[in-house]
Amino acid sequence: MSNVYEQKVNDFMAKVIAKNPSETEFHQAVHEVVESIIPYVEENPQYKDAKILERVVEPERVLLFRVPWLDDKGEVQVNRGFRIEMNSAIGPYKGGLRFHPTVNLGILKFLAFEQVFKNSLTTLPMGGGKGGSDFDPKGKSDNEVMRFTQSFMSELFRHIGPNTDVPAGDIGVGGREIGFLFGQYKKLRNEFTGVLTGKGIEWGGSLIRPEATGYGTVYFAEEMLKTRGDSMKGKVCTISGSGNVAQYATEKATEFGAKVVTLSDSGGYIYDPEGIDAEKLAYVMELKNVKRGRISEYAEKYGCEYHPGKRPWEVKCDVAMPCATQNEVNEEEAKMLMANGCFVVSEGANMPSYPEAIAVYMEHKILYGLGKAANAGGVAVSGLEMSQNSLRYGWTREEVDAKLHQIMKDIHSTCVKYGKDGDYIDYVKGANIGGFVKVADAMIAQGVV
Ligand code: NDP
Ligand code: 2IT
Repeated sequence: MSNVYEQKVNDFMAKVIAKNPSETEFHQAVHEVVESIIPYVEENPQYKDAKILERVVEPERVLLFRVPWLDDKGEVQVNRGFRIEMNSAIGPYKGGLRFHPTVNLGILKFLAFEQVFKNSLTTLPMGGGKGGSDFDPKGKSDNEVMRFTQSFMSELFRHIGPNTDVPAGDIGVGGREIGFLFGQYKKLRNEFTGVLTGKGIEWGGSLIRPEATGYGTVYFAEEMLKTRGDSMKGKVCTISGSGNVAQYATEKATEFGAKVVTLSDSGGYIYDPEGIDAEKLAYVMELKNVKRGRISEYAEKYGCEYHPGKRPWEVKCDVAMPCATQNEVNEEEAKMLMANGCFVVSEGANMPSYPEAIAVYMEHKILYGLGKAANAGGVAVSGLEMSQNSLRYGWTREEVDAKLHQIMKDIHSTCVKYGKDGDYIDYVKGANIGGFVKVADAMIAQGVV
């Protein structure tokens, strides 16, 4: 990047940091985007004149509310609820809810900001939003989760709707929580609508939505590999996390002939050199989704290694898929991956790589699919769930999967269109500019609002 652009990025970031102090994850997400966008905006002055960059970093609306609830002992507990309505230029606000003790305003603003560009990349009409709570679902009974969730929705219902803002799941919010949220919304509004996605199949959900993010991340890796005449077949993969995204990335990678050798949770990672096959994956799904146990139990059951307190990036692999959380690959770990021959990183999680790690991937010119492109499959199928709800009709598994696959191919093509630099494809630049253009043009068309 030339010095002139670098100065403009620094000046822009100084203002963002001053206005949003201590929101470090938000600064990180904005920095990555403006680094790609500023040179483009300088060449396309209509965006500069309309102050699009200054406008997209400012949420349209931020909601923050008290969530009181009674635990099983009858004691009052108080959590904080949030919804960031970031941008509605191309559709209703759309994005997940995260329930995790680390949740704060800066984390949700980073996620909402990423969501704007990701949703635009899917080609579907969805704006960007994100929400959640600092509620910790670990160790809570089903009844406690239900009471908390009902209290959360007792405020949120005022602000959302199928044509306004459509939440879904994220960390700590899966089928169980979406069910409780939907039930409470329906009761309060007396309306059965597509106000949430990730719903159960019997009550308005879409087939393939649970699988979509993980499958999409693998489809995206396959597209990247194709540009080098290669495929997932025979590749050794390391995956972090063992939740929704990690589980279905494991399933699809295995189906494509790859061998997944690691999974993790916040306690540590398991290394299974034989590969996590369909039977072992079924065990993980039962362990994580039903028993809500720890991944260390996998190592006990299958007699493989468990590394407490560590992440899987020290294991030799061809393809790494971080599928747990933000900032889970640091510079040293990225170097370790490269030294061990890893040449594909496809991110199922949002912003899992630190900027220093991304710099390492770029320096080694590996195939690096950043989250907002590689994990867009989840929200894409959420968009398809909204379409099916509007039609009052449901598509088959094969139909939804084919649409998901095509969307991931199209996102890849968009990245190539905006990110190709000689022989090298800069997916960061490609995804950021590709996601930006549609939103920016819509904002200009709609005036200064
Ligand atoms: P889940 O709650 O199903 O699983 C999360 C997994 O990540 C668990 O294994 C969890 O371990 C681990 N994890 C969470 N926080 C941390 C942490 N701070 N340190 C280490 N491990 C952690 O969530 P999802 O699978 O849905 O989400 C995973 C990632 O994918 C997130 O970044 C999310 O934003 C992103 N994503 C999700 C989409 C979706 O459709 N669900 C769509 C696109 C992106 P533990 O159980 O120990 O906490
Ligand atoms: O980060 C994400 O894209 C999600 N958690 C899914 C959002 C959605 O609305 O399906």
